[in-house]
Amino acid sequence: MAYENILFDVADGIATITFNRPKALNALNGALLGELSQALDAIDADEDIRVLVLTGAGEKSFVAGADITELATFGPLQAKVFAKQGQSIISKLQGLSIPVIAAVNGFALGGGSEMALACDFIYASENAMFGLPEITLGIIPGFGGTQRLPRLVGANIAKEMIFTGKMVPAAEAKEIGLVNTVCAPDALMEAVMKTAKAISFKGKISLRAAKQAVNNGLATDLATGLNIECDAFAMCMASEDAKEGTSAFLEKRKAKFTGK
Ligand code: CO8
Repeated sequence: MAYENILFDVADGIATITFNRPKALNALNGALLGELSQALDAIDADEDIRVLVLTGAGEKSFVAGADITELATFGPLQAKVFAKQGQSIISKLQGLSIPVIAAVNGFALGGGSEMALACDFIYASENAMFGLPEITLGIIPGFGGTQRLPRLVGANIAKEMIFTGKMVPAAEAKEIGLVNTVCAPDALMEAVMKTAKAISFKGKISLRAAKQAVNNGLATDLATGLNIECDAFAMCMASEDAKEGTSAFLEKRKAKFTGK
């Protein structure tokens, strides 16, 4: 499929989706969200893709939020439909079985922060700015920000960000646990790709199990989460990858995982 609002590349088992509306700072409109959804389906169906990286075109922005030009035309009903569409696509992103890394290369505002929050972790450039500025538009976050941000940084910090709409620079985002690593702008993609490559060599079955155990465990209580972990652990032990990983250690060689 030809994409107009995103770029979609795959190399060495690593897929990269680049939000590509630089004139609007990569703001999310309906067309872009539709293309993102299709690209996520294509990734889900491709056994050879092991890691997904999300980033923004240009040097200034990851995603500056929902497209306000489009948003301004919505009544309450259309707004609800658009919020549901965005939430379901962002949940699809979060639910991918492979690891997803956000490479935030500038503004990640509103829907842009919400997109990054649904990734497994975030690397940011020094000039990145995070924020949920919806309150300054007389609205609230609608793509999951009121739910995912407090789960990641705690309710008090999330509420301050949501109530003030303030922008949080990359260094502060790292301090509050929103971002894993901060890089110079021209070093960001190299750092992200290094981590993506390291992950891509791990076993597919254990990566999927680890991701599901963390995500499903976070959505429940500790006792249930520990049971989820036990079941996932047992499932991994039944795989050829577990035999290969443990044998490789004992034979003092590098494991070659096949995803079986
Ligand atoms: N939507 C549409 N266009 C945008 C957006 C946006 N979110 N952000 C920037 N642009 C456009 C600007 O209009 C401008 O276009 P033009 O050159 O044609 O005038 C171009 O991008 C460059 O922007 P600026 O000139 O403003 O660049 P600055 O460097 O001066 O400022 C900022 C950069 C600070 C990022 C500024 O552009 C800004 O504040 N943008 C809006 C950020 C924002 O409020 N985002 C939240 C949007 S709401 C949201 O995301 C809700 C998600 C849930 C939706 C639920 C659905 C119902």
